[in-house]
Amino acid sequence: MSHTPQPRGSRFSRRGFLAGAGAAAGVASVGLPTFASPARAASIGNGASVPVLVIGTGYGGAVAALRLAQAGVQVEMIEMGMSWDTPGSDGKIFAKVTSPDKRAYWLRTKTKAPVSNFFGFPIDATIPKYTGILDAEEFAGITVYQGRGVGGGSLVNGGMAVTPKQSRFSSILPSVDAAEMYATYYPRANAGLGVGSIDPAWFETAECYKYARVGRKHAQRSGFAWTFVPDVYDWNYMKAEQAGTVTRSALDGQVMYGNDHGKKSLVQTYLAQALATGRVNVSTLHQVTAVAPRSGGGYTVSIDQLDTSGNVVGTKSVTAGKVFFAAGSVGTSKLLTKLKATGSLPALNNEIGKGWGDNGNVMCGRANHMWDPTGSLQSTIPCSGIDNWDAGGAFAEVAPLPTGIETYASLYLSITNTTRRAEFSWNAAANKVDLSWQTAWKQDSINMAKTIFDKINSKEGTIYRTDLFGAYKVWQDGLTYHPLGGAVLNKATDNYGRLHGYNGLYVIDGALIPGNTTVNPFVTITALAERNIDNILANDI
Ligand code: FAE
Repeated sequence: MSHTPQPRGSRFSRRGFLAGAGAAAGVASVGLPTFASPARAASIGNGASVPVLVIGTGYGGAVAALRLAQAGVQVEMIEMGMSWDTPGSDGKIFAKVTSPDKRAYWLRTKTKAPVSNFFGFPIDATIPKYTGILDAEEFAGITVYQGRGVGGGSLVNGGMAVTPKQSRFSSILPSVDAAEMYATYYPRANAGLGVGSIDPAWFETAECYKYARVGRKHAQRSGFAWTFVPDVYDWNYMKAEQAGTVTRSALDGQVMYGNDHGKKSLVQTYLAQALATGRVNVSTLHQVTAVAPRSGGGYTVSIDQLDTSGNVVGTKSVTAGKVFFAAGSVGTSKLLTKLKATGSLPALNNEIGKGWGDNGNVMCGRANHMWDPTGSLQSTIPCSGIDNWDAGGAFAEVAPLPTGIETYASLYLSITNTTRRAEFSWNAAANKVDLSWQTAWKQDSINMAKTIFDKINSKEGTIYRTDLFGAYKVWQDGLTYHPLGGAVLNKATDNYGRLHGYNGLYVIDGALIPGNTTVNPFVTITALAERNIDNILANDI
């Protein structure tokens, strides 16, 4: 099959990451390929004994690994996805939004694009089953999009790096000292992630942000607060893409299946620094299936080794002194729910699996007038949002629709103040974890988003697009990109992520946050992880 990136061995080498470390230090090199042909190395061995094992390589896991390693601790990271570091036969590591191939999806035989239709016609295509980068994980009432691979969600996200307003923080994490977060941990997270801002003067003329300027005009004419949104994309690289002097990525339709250039994912930032310590190893295509206390101390961790078709090709049992659950809100919640119910970790408390939310995500499109084109060249990296949180409970990203043709459409992803929370539970008959989310609950979010878009439509004399999410369907109400909760801070854990019931087990990812962050979540996940690991290092290590 063409377009096949080769999976790198199954353990990351330090040499490969050092190329990324250089990129983190000198942002100009972000446009270069991330890795310099890492050597193949052995994955973690069956029977190995390690002081600390981290499950997952997303934001929480990367922060834990870096800070533990800097403190002198040897860290083993276990990642179910691949290392995305080698171009396929088309010369690209990642697929475009408009032409997904097997690299795009985690073990699916058909794509599942969030914008599923165009002019009402379904656009999803058949693809070979492969351990691709974006998981569209389906529960009964909702599809949860997640990144798979070294770097977790940072590989597939839009890089929108938003610090919530401090006045709203107590509604997000009531048990956390907000003053300390805003003085210490949000600044630390923003620095560590390489967050930057668009040049406002360049924005006014850039062809690729015409859609955002149209979004601003419509928002402001209806009296809404419109704001630039910071991002981890290298804005100088973006300028060079627009000028045509570098290889395009955001301007070539790359984002949710990965960016070959420009985006500072965790691979270029936290993980690069972690690997540069020489104390961190990553085993890829390794999936943790169980954690149980071990007589004599520590934990026994069971791991499945996968091939790129998702088959289990080996099982391993290793011993870890301490285990950090950083498998993402869904991954961590599923593991803990199963392990509590099936007897591996029976002393976990009854908060496990609870407090899960979708960050209130809903999408919609508006049909603009013919005299209001949004542009055929659209940067995939959003740079602005409409803030109607206080009055209407919605913060809406002005999103791209990078089809390469003029669509006269404005697309939006709204984050809304929904109070709906679902619960994970163990389904013994089906041998899987269920989630109690109901699609009908999205109506609350739709109502909040409508406080913005009904008004804009009325002011502009425009209508909602009905052809993007089905035939005659206005709202994309079946998904979230922002799963949060399931092992909530100060409930399932203490106020720093220590799981109740067991010493040496921690949660350090989006599972700690109860369902909503009022904005895009990864800066808050990173800042909270920075806060918690400080406390854990001071007291437990
Ligand atoms: P996450 O990054 O999901 O990392 C978990 C890792 O654990 C993954 O690499 C998994 O493959 C791995 N894993 C799971 N289970 C296992 C297991 N059993 N064994 C081994 N490994 C395992 O967790 N957020 C923003 O703030 N701004 C954005 O612009 C934005 N855009 C997004 C766009 C898309 C398409 C998507 C999907 C998400 C977006 N997000 C955005 C959400 C953001 O990426 C997400 O909140 C974080 O990645 C969550 O971080 P965690 O550390 O919790």
